[in-house]
Amino acid sequence: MGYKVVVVGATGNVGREMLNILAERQFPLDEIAAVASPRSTGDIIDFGEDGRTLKVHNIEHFDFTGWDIALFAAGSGPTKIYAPKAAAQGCVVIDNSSLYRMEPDVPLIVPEVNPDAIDGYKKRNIIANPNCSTAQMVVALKPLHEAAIIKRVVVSTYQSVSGAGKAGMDELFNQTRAIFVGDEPEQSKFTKRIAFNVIPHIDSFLGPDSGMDGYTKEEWKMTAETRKILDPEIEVTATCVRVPVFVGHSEAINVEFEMPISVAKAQGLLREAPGVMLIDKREDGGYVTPVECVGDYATFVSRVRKDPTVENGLALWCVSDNLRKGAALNAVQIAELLGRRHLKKG
Ligand code: 11C
Repeated sequence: MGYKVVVVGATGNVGREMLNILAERQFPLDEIAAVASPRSTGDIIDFGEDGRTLKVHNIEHFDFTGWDIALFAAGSGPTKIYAPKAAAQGCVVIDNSSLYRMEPDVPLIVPEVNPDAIDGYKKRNIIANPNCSTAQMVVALKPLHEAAIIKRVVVSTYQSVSGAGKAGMDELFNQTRAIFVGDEPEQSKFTKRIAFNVIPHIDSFLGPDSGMDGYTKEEWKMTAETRKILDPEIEVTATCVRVPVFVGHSEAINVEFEMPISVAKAQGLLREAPGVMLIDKREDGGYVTPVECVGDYATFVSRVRKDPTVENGLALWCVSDNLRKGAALNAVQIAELLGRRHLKKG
């Protein structure tokens, strides 16, 4: 006996990846439903490699009663309305939006990092999936934190346009084409031109009352979510930057530890760590770039080296598919963990 699973936001970037990953990983399904906004109702979408298709249901009329798990990739607006409804109807919500992440009675889970926290899901019947830039970073930091206790993290991100949805991908494509054919590039999704450019701004700016005046919400998420998932004592300062890459977020991370940790020890730990793939040769091309991580499950770590500017410091480069480990894969891994520990079907 398997699970009855609903994917909400099934026609978006992340929702489609959720369906792909459920099929790829042969998640034990008794039934699968694709649900989206009224705009997509009746659309037919692919599910798996064997030609199976799903008809998209209207979220406004969907009854979650009798369904086991709902993977939400619908954005904060619809999630605020329909996630509590699904949870109240007895369906466990695994939500990819930022809406519930910092609620104290909602677990925020990266299965490789804090699987035990999932046991708190029953309070609300909701489990939160972290922001993509946080998810890959905590996977890489976890084995290092266990070995030498992280005090402080300084991270600069290089985030792909798919983090801003299909509209972000379309804008990069259309601007690039316009520039090549001599047209004026049109701009609507991003605040500056993204083609052949980088933009040091993701999500809205925070004000003085936030305690992080001048930072953006994306940067705040990296701080707050890392503390909730990994350790509330860790200090994190982030600069989040949008780059003209379609899929794959990259991060340059400087870590300061309580205790000494050598490069060789860190590399050894990362080589063995769940979810991590260490590709770290000190030669031309001996590191991973975002185009190479697309479609993969791993969080790739490269360029591990000593940071000599602090007492116990390391610097590293971390890359992952933001639609997979940063969103859809992590959500499916949470569903697998929930199944193993609590629902026990499958
Ligand atoms: C981006 N990280 O790349 C964002 C997308 O809180 O889930 C995901 C936003 C979130 O724009």
